[in-house]
Amino acid sequence: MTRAMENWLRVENTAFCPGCGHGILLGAMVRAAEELDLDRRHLLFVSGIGCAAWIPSPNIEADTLHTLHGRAVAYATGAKLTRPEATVIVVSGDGDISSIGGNHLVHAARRNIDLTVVCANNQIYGMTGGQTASTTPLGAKTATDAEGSSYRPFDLCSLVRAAGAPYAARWPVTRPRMLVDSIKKAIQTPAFAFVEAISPCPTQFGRRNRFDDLTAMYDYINELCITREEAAKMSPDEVARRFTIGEYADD
Ligand SMILES: Cc1ncc(C[n+]2csc(CCOP(=O)(O)OP(=O)(O)O)c2C)c(N)n1
Ligand SMILES: [Mg+2]
Repeated sequence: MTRAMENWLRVENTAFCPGCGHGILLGAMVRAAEELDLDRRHLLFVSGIGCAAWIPSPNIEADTLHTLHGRAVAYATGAKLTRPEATVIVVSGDGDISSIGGNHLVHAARRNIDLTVVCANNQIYGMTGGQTASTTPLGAKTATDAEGSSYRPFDLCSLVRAAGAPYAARWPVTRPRMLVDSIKKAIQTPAFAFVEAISPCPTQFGRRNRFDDLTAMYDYINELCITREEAAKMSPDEVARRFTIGEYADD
């Protein structure tokens, strides 16, 4: 067990499915907390409902607030207003933060509230059986779209940047070091900061979209995520179907 794990985890095992990326994000969060030596007396993790909402609670050894579906940012805003000196970190799923909770997300970015929001984007409602989310790719099959989703997904980093977030970053969980560094940067940014972790969901997304084994699921995630340099060589249509990874920040 690493020092981060010993210091920051309450549990030895998590309840995530085999191959779920949320556990890797949990590891990145506790490494960031350990490397920043965060003071637990002034630290709060807030989550809503969904598999991703279980990342901080019950796993992280710190104060955690497990709230209503889509409302984590609202609770976090209240906590930050009450205790401005506290570091408040929201951890959410893509459905939680951008479907039911989308309104809270964009307004917190617009108001530039000093929160760190970490989103585990597995492109689906994982916990409730695999329904289409506002992040589900065009054509992807879900429990509610057997023929494939007919809508364009949100680009979450562009969404919060357009709403006013000074810092956003996106990495797949297969690049954990980048993720840790961006989570640290987001926590240290005294403004609204957003980190999107692309997280594979073999159970709900993979099995409906022909990623029959974990290797295929992880290959899909790695192919989906492209650098800005790679994006520059692709057509706008090709880029729109992928995740351009990296940091998006004001100078
Ligand atoms: C008001 C309300 N509506 C719907 C639900 C059902 N619900 C719980 S979690 C969830 C979606 C979770 O998806 P996401 O946030 O992407 O997390 P994941 O499980 O994929 O990590 C839904 C629809 C609920 N608990 N409360
Ligand atoms: Mg999800």
